[in-house]
Amino acid sequence: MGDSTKQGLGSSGLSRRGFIAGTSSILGVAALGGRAGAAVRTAVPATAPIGDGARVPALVIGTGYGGSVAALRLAQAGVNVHMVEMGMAWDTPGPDGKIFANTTNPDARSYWLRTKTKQPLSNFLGFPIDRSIPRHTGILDAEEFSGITVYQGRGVGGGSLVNGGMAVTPKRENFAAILPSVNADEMYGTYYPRANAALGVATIDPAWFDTADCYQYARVGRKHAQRSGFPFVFVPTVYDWDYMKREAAGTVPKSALAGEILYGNNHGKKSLQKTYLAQIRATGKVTISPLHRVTSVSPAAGGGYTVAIDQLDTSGATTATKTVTADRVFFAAGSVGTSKLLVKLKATGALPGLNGEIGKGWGDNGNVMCGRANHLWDPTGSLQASIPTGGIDNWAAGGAFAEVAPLPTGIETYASFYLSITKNPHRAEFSWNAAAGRADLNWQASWKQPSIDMAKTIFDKINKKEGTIYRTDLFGTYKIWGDHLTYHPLGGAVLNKATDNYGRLHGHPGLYVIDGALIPGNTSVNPFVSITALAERNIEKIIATDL
Ligand code: FAE
Repeated sequence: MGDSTKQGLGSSGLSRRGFIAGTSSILGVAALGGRAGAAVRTAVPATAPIGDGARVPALVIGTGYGGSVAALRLAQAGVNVHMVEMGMAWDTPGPDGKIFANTTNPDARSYWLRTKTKQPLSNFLGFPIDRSIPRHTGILDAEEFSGITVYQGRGVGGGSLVNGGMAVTPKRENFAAILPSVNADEMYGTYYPRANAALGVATIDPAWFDTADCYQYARVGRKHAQRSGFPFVFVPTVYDWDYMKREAAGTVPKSALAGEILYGNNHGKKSLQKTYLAQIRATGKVTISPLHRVTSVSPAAGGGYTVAIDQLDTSGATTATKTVTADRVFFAAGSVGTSKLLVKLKATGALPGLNGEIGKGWGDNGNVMCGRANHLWDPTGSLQASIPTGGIDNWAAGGAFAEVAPLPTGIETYASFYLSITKNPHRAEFSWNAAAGRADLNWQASWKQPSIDMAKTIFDKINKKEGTIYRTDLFGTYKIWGDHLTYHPLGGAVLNKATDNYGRLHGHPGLYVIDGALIPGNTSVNPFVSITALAERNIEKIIATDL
C-alpha cells in the first residue's frame, strides 16, 4: 500500500490510488507512556469570528470530514466559504508547549465541558480511573443519551483530532448493503481512491511490524487469531509510519509511542489539519469561526437561509448571538450534531419542508469492546503504539471484525484488547423533546446484545483454543463487555431518504447534508474513509449541477 504524505489535492490533480480493503478502529485508555516534545502551530485555515449580519455564499456547519471535503471543493470551484465550528481551533500550544494532552494525564484540554473525565475504559484491575478536570471546551465529547454514550471530536478537524486513524475502505461486496442507491463502480473507481489519497492513507511496513517492540501486542493478537483459524488483516491508517519508526529509534518526539490518541496527537497522525484543512488554507477562500455553534437555520426573506449562531467562550458560555445569511448551507456537524439540529428545525417549524425521514436510521456501527487475559508466556509488551494496525476478520461468517487494539498502560498487562465492529441490526431515532429543549435518541442498552453475540463468534473460540478467559476489570467490576458506548455514530439524515441521492435535503433547495448522518448506521468497517469518499462524490455533483 502506498506511503504516507505527498497527496496532490488540486481539483484536477487527484492521484488515483488502488482502493484499500481491510478493516478496523481504535481504543481509548489511560496510558503511562513517555513524554512528547514541543508541538508546532498547525496550519489550519484562517480563523476569524463571523460578523453579526454577514452574508456568505456558502456556510458549512462543522469542520470534520464531510465539512472539510465540502469546503475544499467549493473553494477550489471559486466559492467563498465560511466554516462554523463549535469546538476550539487547536492550533496553539498550551503552557506545557503542547497543543494536545496525553492520555496519561488528562487535563482541561481533554473533555468537552465535563468536570470529570469519562474514559472509554473506565476501570483498571477493577478500580475506577476517571478523575476531576477543569470544565473547558476540550477536545473529546462523551455525549450521553439514554442507553449509549457517543464519543465525538470537538474542534477544527472534528473527529480526526481524536480518532485512531484507522482508514478503511469497506470490502466491495459489503458496499451495496451500506448504500444501495450509490453506484459502487464510481465509488471504487473514483471516490474511494480520491479520499484515500487526500487523507494520506498508508499501511504499516510488514517487516517492521514483525520486529517492532511497540507492536508485540498486535503480533500476539495475530498469533491467537490464526491459531483459531481466523484471518488477521493489516489495517491502513493515516499515521505517518516513517515518523513512528523514528519515534521507536528515539530520534523524534514521541506521539503514538507516548500513548497520545484520544485527546489528540501532537505528532505523526495526519489529522484533517494536516490534509484537507491544509489544502483549504492554500485556497485562501475559506474562513473558520471556532467556538461558534449553529443553533438554527431557516429560510431568509430575500432568499437563502438565516443562520443563528452562538459564540462561546472556553467555559461554554454564550458571549454573543449572531445572525448571518447564507445562500447555501452544508450540514456537516457529524451524525449526532446534524441529526440534533435537523429534528429541532423540523419540529419547531423553522424548516417545515423537511420530510419524515429526519432523525431516523441511526446506528452505532455495531461497536463493542472486550479484553482477554493471556497466559504469562504471552506478554503483550509494556510499550504499545496507540495506533492499531490490524484486526481479525470474521465478518462474513460471524458478523464481526475485531481490531486488535492497544492497551498502552506502560506496564505489562498480559491483556489483549479489542474493539469489534459488528453487523448490529438495531437502528435508533432522534426526536425533538420540546419540554426539555433538546433532542433525544431512543437507543436501548439491550440493543448491544447482537454485537456481543457476534464478537463472541471470535473470542469464545480464541479463548477455548488458548485456554484463556475474558478480562472482567476494564469496564467496571466483573464486567466483560464495553457495550455502553460508540465511537462511530452514523445516520439520522440518511442518503436517498431524508435527502436525495446526493445529500440535498428534501423541501429546502440549497440545504445539504454532507457528513456521517448520510450513512445508515453501519459501514462494516471504521467509517471516516467512507464519509470522506461519499462527500467527495456528492460535492462533485452539487458543484456541477447546483452552482
Ligand atoms: P465529525 O468529524 O464529527 O465533525 C463534526 C464537527 O461538527 C465537529 O467538529 C463538531 O464539533 C462540529 N459541530 C457539531 N455540532 C455543531 C454545531 N451545532 N455548530 C457548529 N459545529 C458543530 O463528523 N473512524 C475511523 O474511520 N477510524 C478510526 O480509527 C476511528 N477512531 C475513532 C476514535 C474515537 C475516540 C472517536 C470519537 C471516533 C473515531 N472514529 C474513527 C470515527 C470518526 O472520527 C467519525 O466517524 C468522523 O469523524 C465523522 O465525520 P463527520 O464529518 O461525520
